[in-house]
Amino acid sequence: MKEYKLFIDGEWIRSSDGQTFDDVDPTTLELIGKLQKASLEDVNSAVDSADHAFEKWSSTPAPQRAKILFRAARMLEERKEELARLLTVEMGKVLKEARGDVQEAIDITYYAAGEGRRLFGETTPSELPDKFCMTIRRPLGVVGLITPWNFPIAIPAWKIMPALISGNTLVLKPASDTPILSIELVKILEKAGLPGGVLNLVMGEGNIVGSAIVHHPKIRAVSFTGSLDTGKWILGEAAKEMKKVSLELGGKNPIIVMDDADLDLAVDGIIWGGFGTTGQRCTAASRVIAHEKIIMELQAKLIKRTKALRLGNGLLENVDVGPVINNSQLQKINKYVDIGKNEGANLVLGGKITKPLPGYFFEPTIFTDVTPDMRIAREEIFGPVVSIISASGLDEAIGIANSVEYGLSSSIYTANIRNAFKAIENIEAGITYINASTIGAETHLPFGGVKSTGNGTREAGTTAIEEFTEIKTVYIDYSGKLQKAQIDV
Ligand code: UN1
Repeated sequence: MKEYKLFIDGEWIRSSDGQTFDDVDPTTLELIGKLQKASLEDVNSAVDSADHAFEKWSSTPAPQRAKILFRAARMLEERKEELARLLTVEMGKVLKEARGDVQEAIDITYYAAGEGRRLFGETTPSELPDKFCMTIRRPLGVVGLITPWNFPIAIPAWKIMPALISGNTLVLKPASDTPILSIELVKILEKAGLPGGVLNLVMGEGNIVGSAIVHHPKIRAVSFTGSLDTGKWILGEAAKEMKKVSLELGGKNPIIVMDDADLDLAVDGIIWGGFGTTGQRCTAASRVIAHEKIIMELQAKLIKRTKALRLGNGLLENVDVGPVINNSQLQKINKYVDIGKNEGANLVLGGKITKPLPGYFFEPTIFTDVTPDMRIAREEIFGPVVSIISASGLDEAIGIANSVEYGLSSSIYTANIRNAFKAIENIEAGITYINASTIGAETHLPFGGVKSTGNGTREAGTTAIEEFTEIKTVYIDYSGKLQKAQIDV
């Protein structure tokens, strides 16, 4: 049995109290490995080692830091196929999506490495003579990163790489369901020359390891992607110590389909956004808001295409939909289907746990006659369940789109440029796609949401550097005399 260790101060070590937990393949339910479960003492050592490494790492010139990231990006590229296969085994998503997950990690690593020669500040004229004004970026210090299981390498990478290039030192806690890809990523960075202590990895329970990260006085900032409930808790706890927090939480992402849309294209987008990754993306298309004139035709096309999706082992190239991550997610999805039926929605496809293999499979599921007040239209299910809602026109459709507490991704299918621009202006979301699905954000653009999806942070792109740096404003007076701003002008 393979054993996976914690990485603290440049060493792969066992947990101080000898505890372990299991990593299970959600497709076959086979045991993949034994994972060391960090104790409080381990988290404290990880934070101390990051704290100790900070001075040297933060004073290493950013273009030198970047060299390590460029090397890591090349190693990720060389190992893409192998890592993607490992990812499918550990997480269940189908191989072509697992390759995308690894590619996203490669992309953000190159992008962040490039920032080593940018990390731009600003200069602007002073209101006084012989005085120079500028801003520079400084790292935050020791940062805690807490990552989810649905993008086992992309999300750790899109936090780690910008945080490292900015000069921070890190304590990473990957999700307990999928830590192996984070371990591989850390090993790659270690091989690429990252000094010991700069990046530490601890695994274990959220309420012990995650909580210790959030509460540790030496941790200056926490970056978290996961559920709304956990995000709210982290924000509340971190506020007590004035820590910087960035949150990337849930979504209930709509696809609006107008009466002038290319319906076949819209169906492609609904299937990809609703059932890709078995619906387990925070950007998943879980609501379709269809114009009443085309709703019947759209539903018929969608049902026909969804019926043809093949469930099974994601390692096989002809499989479209893999399992969900674990039994508690499976039961949660099942519970939501019951809720939908009890609320009076019309279950037209799927709706059941299924067993093509021993793992956690759920049939791709479609509800029609859904109304915006139903729980299945408002709450994040995080599974292969699409709810179809009717709207009489664009204004009503946008109103429905905005009637939930989340605001991450959104989409409209229309051939009318006015409809498209009205959607861009008025949908409350961090991302709007025109004639494309709700998933597939690229790493060089800002990623994040409004309302309960987050606390204003945008990850990836140049905004990733904002997440992991503080701005310092610098005034240099070379007049040789006392000059008073606002007074001597
Ligand atoms: C997530 O589901 O947490 O845009 C992130 C997308 C991916 C990232 C999803 N690039 O769907």
